This record gives sequence, C-alpha cells and structure tokens, in this order.
Amino acid sequence: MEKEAASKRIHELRTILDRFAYEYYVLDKPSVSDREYDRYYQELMALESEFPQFWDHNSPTQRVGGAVLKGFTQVTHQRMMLSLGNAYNREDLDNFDQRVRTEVAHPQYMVELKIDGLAMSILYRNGHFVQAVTRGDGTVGEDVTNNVRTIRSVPMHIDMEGEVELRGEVYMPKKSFEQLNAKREENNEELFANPRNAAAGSIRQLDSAIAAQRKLDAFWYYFVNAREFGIKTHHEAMERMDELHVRTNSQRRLCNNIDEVWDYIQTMSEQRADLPYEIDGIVIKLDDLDEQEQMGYTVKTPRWAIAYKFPAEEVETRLLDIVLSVGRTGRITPNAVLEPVRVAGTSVSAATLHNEDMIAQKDVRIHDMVVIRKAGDIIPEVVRSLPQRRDGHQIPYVFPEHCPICGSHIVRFADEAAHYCINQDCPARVVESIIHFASRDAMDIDTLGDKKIEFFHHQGLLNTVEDIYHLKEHREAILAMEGFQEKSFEKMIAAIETSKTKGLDSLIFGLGIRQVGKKAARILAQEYETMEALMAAEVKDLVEIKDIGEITAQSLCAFFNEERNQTLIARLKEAGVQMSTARQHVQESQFSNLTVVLTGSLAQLTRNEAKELLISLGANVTGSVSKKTDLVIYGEAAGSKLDKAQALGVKTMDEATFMEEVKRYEH
Ligand code: 3BD
Repeated sequence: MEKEAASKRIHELRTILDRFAYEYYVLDKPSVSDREYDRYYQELMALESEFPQFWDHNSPTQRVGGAVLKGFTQVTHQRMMLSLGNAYNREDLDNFDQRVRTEVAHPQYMVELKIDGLAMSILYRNGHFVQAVTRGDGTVGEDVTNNVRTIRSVPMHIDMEGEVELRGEVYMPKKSFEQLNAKREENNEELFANPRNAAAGSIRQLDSAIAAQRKLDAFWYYFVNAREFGIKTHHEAMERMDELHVRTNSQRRLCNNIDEVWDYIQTMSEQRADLPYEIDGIVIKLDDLDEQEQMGYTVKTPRWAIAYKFPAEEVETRLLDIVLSVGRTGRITPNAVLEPVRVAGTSVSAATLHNEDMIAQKDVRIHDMVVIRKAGDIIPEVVRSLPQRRDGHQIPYVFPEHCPICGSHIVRFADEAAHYCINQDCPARVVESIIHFASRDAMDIDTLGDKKIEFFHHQGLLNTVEDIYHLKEHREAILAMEGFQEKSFEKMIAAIETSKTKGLDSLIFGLGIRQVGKKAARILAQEYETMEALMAAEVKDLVEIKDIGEITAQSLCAFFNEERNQTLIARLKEAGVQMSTARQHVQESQFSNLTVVLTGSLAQLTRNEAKELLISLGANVTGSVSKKTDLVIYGEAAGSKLDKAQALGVKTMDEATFMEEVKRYEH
C-alpha cells in the first residue's frame, strides 16, 4: 500500500474502532460482534507495524499499555481540585439548602451518585486526549496519563476544539474487584480490602500493561471550563459530555427542592447494594453555573455543592484491653484491643479511643461489648459501649502515669485532651520520627521501611534521623545481621544517597515539625529557597506568607530555636543532604535562551515532559505565540498557534525532528 493510502486507512480504522469502543464501553450496546471488531483491530495493527511513522499514542491499539515508568511526574493543577463539604442527615441538608436559598430564590439541584473511587482530572487539547492527573492533595497530583489511557471507556478523541478539562472518578467495578482478588488469592498475594484500594493500587502502577489488566472504569461529573463553551448549567454540561461520548452516570436527577433531593437519597440508599459499583454517598450540586459562581467557595470547598455520606457500617465486638501508643510528637493515644471482626471489607482488631476524656465520655471499660465503625471508612474507632451487656467482669480504665515505652512521667497540658511523653529520646518517638523522615512524601527512602528502622534502632544503629546517612559506615555489622545480603544493602545505601537530593520541601516535611504538613512545607521551600533563610525567619515574617498561620509560624520558630534541632540540621548538611530547593540541572544546548512554545498533541511525550525537557536544555517555555517567540514545536493537529507562528515568520519544528535533535543531549 502507498504511504498516503495507508495513512488514510489507518485514520479510518481508528475512527471505526473508537466508535465500537464507545458503543461497547460507554453505551453498553455493541453494534458488532467481537470477531468483527477483531478483524478491524488486526488490520490496524498490521498497518501500524508496516508504517511506524503513523504511530500514535491515542490509537485504539495502545489501550493495552506497555510503557513502564520509573516514577510519576508531579503536576500542578491549573485549577485546584476542591473537596466537598459533608452532610450526614436531613438536618445537615436542610442547613445547606437554607444557605443556598439566602442567595438564590428558587434553586434547582442536580443530585448524582457519589462514586467511591479516585478523583481524576483529564485534559483534551484540540480533540486529543493529552493528560490525566490524580487529585493528589488538590493542588499537585501525579501524571497517570499512560494508565488512564488503558481505561477503554475514556475517549482518546472528542469532537471539540481548544482545551477541555474534565473531572471524574476512576473506580473498579465490583465484579472486576472480585475477579482480581480471587486471582490474587490463588497466587498467595495480599488481597485488596475494597474496590477503592484496588483502584488506587492499579492507577499507581508504574507498568501500564498491568494497569490495563485491572479492568478499571470511570464516570465523569464535572466539565471544568464549561462556560468557555457557552454552557449555562451543570445538567447541560453533563449532556454535552454525553454528546462527546464521555461516560457519565445516568442515575442523576434534577430536583426543584430539598424534599425531592431527600427522596432521591432514600431511593438510592435502597438500590445501593444492587449497583455494579460502590458508592459512598450522594452529591448535591446547584445546577445553574451563574448561581454557582454567586455562591462561591470557602478555602477548600464549593459553597454550591455538598456530599451526603451514607452512614458507616457499625458492628459489635468485645474490647479485650486498652493499650497506649506513642507518636512522633510524643502524643499518647489509647487504643482498644478488639476481638477481630470484619468491618467495611477488612478485619479489625484495634481501634482508636482518641484520649482520656473520650474513654470517660463513652464510658468504655475493659471487657465491654462495644460498637465500632471506620471513620471516613478508613480508621476504626469505638463509637460507644453497650453497658446493658455487662456481666460483672468489666474494669474501668485508669490512665497510666508513665510512658509505656520509656517509663518517663507523662503529662497532660492544661488546655489539651492528649497526654504526652516529653522525653525527646523516648525510643517510640525516635523510631516514629525516623519512619516519618524516610516515608514516601518526605525523603522517600523506600528501601528503609518501618520494620527495618525498628530493627536498626534496636541494634543501636539508628538513634536519630541523621544516623540514616551513616548506615553505610556499618556495612560489616549490617551484612553480619540475619536477612541482609550484599545486594539489598547496596540498594538501601543507594536509595539513602538519592534521598539527599530530594530538595528542601521534602526535607522540611520530613523533619516532622508540628503543624507543618506537605503543603506548608512546599510553600515554605518555595518562599525561602534555603534552609538557612527559613531558619532565620521570625514569626512576623512567616505569617505574611499566604496559607501560613500564626500557630504554624510559632511551631516553626520553636522548632528551629531548639539546639538539638539546629545540631540535627547541621549534621544533615554535613552528611550532604541538599538544603535548598531542587533546581534542575540545566545544560547548554541549541535551545538555550530561546523562547519556545509547544502546540498540538505530542505523541511521544506529555506536554509537561516536553516542557521539563526544554527547561533542562535552557529554554524558556511560554504559552502563546508572539513576535518574541523564537521557536514553535508542534505535534499532531496543531491549530491556531502554528498558523500564527507561520504568519509571524517564527521558526517551527515538528515533534519528530525535536525528538531527533534532543537525542544529542544527555537527559
Ligand atoms: C463522585 C471532590 C465538585 C465539582 C467539587 C462539586 C472531593 C472527590 O461521584 N463533584 C461527584 C463525585 C465527586 C463531585 C465535585 N461529583 N467534587 C465529586 C467531587 N459525582 N465521587 N469530589 N473529592 C471528588 C475528594 N477526593 C479525595 C480527597 C478529598 N476530596
């Protein structure tokens, strides 16, 4: 076949197969037999292998995955992915309705199922699927484009120009979940507790071929930039998504008042068990987009929507004992030891009792029968005791006076409910701090897990965080320990060395300063750029920063004022831990100092990867074409930006040439 004829036929076949996939996976109404589908598929496979120049990431043949990543790229969301406020009963809903009706006279609400999966953002550019990013913390997520591409119902092409950002929920259908766990059981692999966890584990697979086998699916419920397309209401946005062949959930209803909303909740509560996927509630949204804007947002949640959460499953079991655990900050938490019982998919044998007051308030005694549930469906907690079931063997709990780990006297500060072990050398605190420091969101030393840290601490090799960087000096001692081979030792040391360049934000978070989470750590790192500058900051400087409050500022200053912390940081620095924001290594190249614009859909890289690559080659990457642009790099279906570049006489380069050129540089 001629090249041109092949190109034409390849496009035809892709269009046909896209339509078949839509009919099968979105409409659930296939118009052809599997055999017929396969005939087209094989024809396309053959042509693509004969004409590799027409290879395309978004071809139906690419749904099986294949790319294996070393890690996921972090992506900052163009618009933050918000959370939803929660309602647990009719009263909460009435309050929500009241609030809405103070601003909107006759609100119409859209109610929809709250799918229990993982929130995801997908991006189309000029009709092509270009990126999928997890919610992450709402600000920064992970690029899981390759894995989302394997979800057959997600269209790789839509009939809409420009940028379209959609949000939805990726989930694992109940049936896929059961099949997956059955297979894992056969292979003696650890089972997933529920479909949500299975979906989360699958979307975080670095090997997209494995993700492809996990049979994930998705529903899309939010057209982020709908207004740019003249859309006026949420229901219209959902209809437009249907027209674009995007899979939406059809169990949605427009309600004229809160009574109708409540009816829908009752109906769906009854049908919940029969649905082929798990839901954990109902989402209620004000339908009119102007009215949504009028209601606006709180810091993290829209004021125009709310999630009604189904009550958590509650079960009864016996409380066998109460034991204390000591956290990284010295905080002591009482935990119930329970007779094991299944709740929401997992066996539970321990539950938090929060603090002394909570035990008294709930009148929980040792040997009581208690009701437990999972808060937010994750952390087991004791809801109440069942005093009517007492048999005379119950013992009221007296809070101990000494730390169960180090034996120091424990204290309860006047205005706090928690007890603390204030011995900074308490082994429990030391181990927990080191575990935190090495954890994924901090220094990410994945070869140094909880068990190993406890073990090394026990062996006297890890007494502070900085000791991590001296483990390599104990080579002989460690190799003499049971279960340590040369290879695993080298791997561990390599991971420890790599962690030194994680950058300032990971380090700040890893230090485990009270009140300083991932997000605050990132903001502080961006603001101060070096540890030295951060340590010199005073409360009055810190509170000037957006999103850093008084309490966080005080906690930071208190931390850095302590001599032992100053010593720790000095020693980490001595060990070679990077004390400044990670700056990309930039190399001289033909792109150095050029202002470059990327346009069209790139086949071999994501937009972000291309951008990072260019930055690492010294280029300045911008969004729009002007006289100041030096170069436009374009992919398939490039639109107006390419036209403009040509009109302005700006140099252009296609993706294939770009990929050839960059091979000359190491990266
Ligand atoms: C669903 C936010 C808004 C667009 C913000 C109103 C909180 C998870 O089926 N609508 C749905 C569902 C989730 C939603 C919105 N509509 N936000 C929605 C949602 N039908 N599950 N979510 N999310 C998505 C979240 N996820 C993790 C951690 C915190 N929040």
